[in-house]
This record gives sequence, structure tokens and C-alpha cells, in this order.
Amino acid sequence: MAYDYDDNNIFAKILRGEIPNDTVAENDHALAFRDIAPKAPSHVLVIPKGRYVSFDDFAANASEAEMVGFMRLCAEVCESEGISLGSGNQGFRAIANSGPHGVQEVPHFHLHIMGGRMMGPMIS
Ligand code: IU
Repeated sequence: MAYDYDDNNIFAKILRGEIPNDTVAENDHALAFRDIAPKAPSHVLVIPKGRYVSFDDFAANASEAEMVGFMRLCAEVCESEGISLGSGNQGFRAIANSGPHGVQEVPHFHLHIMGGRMMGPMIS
């Protein structure tokens, strides 16, 4: 399935090092950095280094190595942010806004990982 990736989106510029970011963690396949407008005490965005527009683009087209790299970086972030359930913390919310109905603003797949407070209702 074809997805139309825009190389001028802001996260592509971050990945190319053209715009600074507050990096939390990184591996061969993904980058994690703090959201510029945090909605929770801990609000980290995890993005693949590959050119994927959305959650469904990534799910359909990323290689297994990219998927594992992405997910393991998410786990690392949850651990280092002190929100992972595995370490007995209170948990977090992980959201991938996708497309117009998902109110996705930046067209490079990203997972929001938010924690450090009790979240409100999921749908708004
Ligand atoms: P969305 O899922 O595409 O709707 O959210 C994009 C997020 O990217 C949003 O929470 C912004 O605050 C965040 N962000 C950022 O961290 N740095 C930027 O330069 C820009 C947006 I533009």
C-alpha cells in the first residue's frame, strides 16, 4: 500500500539534524525526544527513522527489525521515565494520532508516551 511521505515535515528535519530536539533515547531504528508542548509531566515522542507517514503505514510496511527497534526504544523510554509497569510504576498512555480523524498534525509516524499523572478520559 502506498503512503505519500513529505520529506519536509518537521520530524524529518529533526531526523536530519536540521532542527534541534531534546533527545531521550535512540537506537538504529528509532529516536525518542521530549514533546515541545508536554501534556503530562513525562511526554515523549518515539519516531521511526524510516519514512513512515502514520501508524498504519508503519504497521504495514516497516521491516521486523524496524518494528522491534521501535518497540524496544518505547520500552526503554518507559523505563527511564519511571513509568513502566514492569518496574512497579503507575503506568502511562501511548497514543498514535493517525490522519485527519485522528488529528495527526505531523505526518511522520510518532507514538506519544505520556505519564507522571492520572490521565483524563481518552476520547475528546
Ligand atoms: P500529533 O500526534 O501529530 O497531533 O502531535 C504532534 C506533536 O508534536 C504535538 O504534541 C506537538 O507538541 C509536537 N511537536 C514537537 O514536539 N516539536 C515540534 O517541533 C512540533 C510539534 I511542530
